[in-house]
Amino acid sequence: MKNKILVYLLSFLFTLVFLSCSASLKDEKELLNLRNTFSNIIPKPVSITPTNKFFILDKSAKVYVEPMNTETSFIGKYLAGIIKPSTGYSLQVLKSDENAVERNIYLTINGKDKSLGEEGYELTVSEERINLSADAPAGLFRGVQTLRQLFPYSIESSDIEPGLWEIPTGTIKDYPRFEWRGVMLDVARHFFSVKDVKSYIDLSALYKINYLHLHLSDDQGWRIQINSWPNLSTYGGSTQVDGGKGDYYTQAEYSEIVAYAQERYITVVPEIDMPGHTNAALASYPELNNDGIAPSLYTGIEVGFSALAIKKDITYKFIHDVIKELSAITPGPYIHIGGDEAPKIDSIDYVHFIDKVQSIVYSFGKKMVGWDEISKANLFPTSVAQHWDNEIILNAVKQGVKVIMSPASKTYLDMKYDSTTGLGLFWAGYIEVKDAYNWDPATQMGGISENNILGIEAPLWSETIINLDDIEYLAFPRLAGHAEIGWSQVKGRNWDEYKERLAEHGLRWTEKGLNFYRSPQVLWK
Ligand code: IFG
Repeated sequence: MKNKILVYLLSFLFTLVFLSCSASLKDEKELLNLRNTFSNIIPKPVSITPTNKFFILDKSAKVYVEPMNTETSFIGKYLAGIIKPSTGYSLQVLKSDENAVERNIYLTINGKDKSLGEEGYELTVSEERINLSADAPAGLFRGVQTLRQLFPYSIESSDIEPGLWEIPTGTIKDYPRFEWRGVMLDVARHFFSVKDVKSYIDLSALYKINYLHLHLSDDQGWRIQINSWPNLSTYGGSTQVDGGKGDYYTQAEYSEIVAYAQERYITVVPEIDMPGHTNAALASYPELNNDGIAPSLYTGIEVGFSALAIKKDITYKFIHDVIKELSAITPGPYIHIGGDEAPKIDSIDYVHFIDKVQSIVYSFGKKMVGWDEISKANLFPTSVAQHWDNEIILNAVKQGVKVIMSPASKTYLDMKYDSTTGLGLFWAGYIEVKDAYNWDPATQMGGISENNILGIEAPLWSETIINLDDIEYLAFPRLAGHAEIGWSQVKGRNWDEYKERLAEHGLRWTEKGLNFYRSPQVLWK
């Protein structure tokens, strides 16, 4: 009998030991996974200090904001909105209560650490609470994107997921390298609805992008209502590449996009391309043409054939009226006037034209942005030159003007990944995910160093794309890499380390149903 009891006792003890080991193994795996999420953030934060425990979010958690105002409550609700679909938790957003006992999330603007700047933040996760603090609301919003990535990737699911919503503990202190981290969407070659533009804004916000450059006019389409020149949009916006039905944004729709972007601390920069890339405007108003004859609408994808009649006074009245109306509905400080590819205009006339346009933009209290070619002109110190393909940009640097780096061979998201990519062009070369990541703006071109650079921007031209799926396929994964180049410290940044983070990150995109390109260069999980 005694032996039997001994056997039972021993087998019970063995079971206990086994269960506790497997539990700790599970914890270990969980912890490994959680530590993974700490080291998988894109863009990579400035400093990360894990403390190897975890915070468990439960449905009674609150989001406390301090101070409670329109911006902080929007950010609190935005965070609660991220959490709800996959957890089913409806977290309340309340004015801070330091005596609260549950495990809560605290979003605070406290101005304690000026080194964070407008967009920096400090995120501290302990077993008891999550503290996210910043100097300004934009920093809080950027920090929420990081907090989002600390949750298991199933947080991105639009359906309720089972699971323990635990995140790793530790501290992150973070702030951006460059002040301009932009995306450009060409809505002229092919038009994209307000809904699609908002989706692209949402996706860009995940990676701390803070500028959206909208290419609103080109040969194939004029996409913004101008009341004093109505034919521009009603006629000039009536078609698009390949002859499909075009469209345009009413000023109310444009303002809706601007407001949506602003809520996400993204500044809209509208572009009216001139003096070239103007067939849509020339087709809409004969008087804008040198010979007074309006060309037909154009639905091909050639460039360089159109030019405004830059010696006619009416042209500057047209530009004045357009910039006036656009400035009135653009709260951001910049108006982009294009300036690219106008071979029909001789250099001296071109310089006079840009000088005049720059003064018109300035007269409406805005700063002019333009592509490489504007560097030939006499630029105001507040103007900005956007590098895409020409060394003439060095003229802008010599004038002490800041540049945005968008080298076509690295940042043009409409370039094919490789020869098998259906969408996109390849005049600037094939750009695989590694090519898009393996460069640095401060060493990209001799004569342009860190202090000349305002930031970087990834343009997506739309000759070959027609819907949000197409945008997602060409923009992801490469946009995440550009966002990291614009935000993260350059020290230690390297492809071999990044591609591991990207592989994990892909789980989030799969959970979101993002139509991203699964590059063979990345061992996707
Ligand atoms: N270059 C043209 C764009 C577009 C692009 C397509 C610039 C500044 C080629 N100009 O890039 O209009 O056609 O990759």
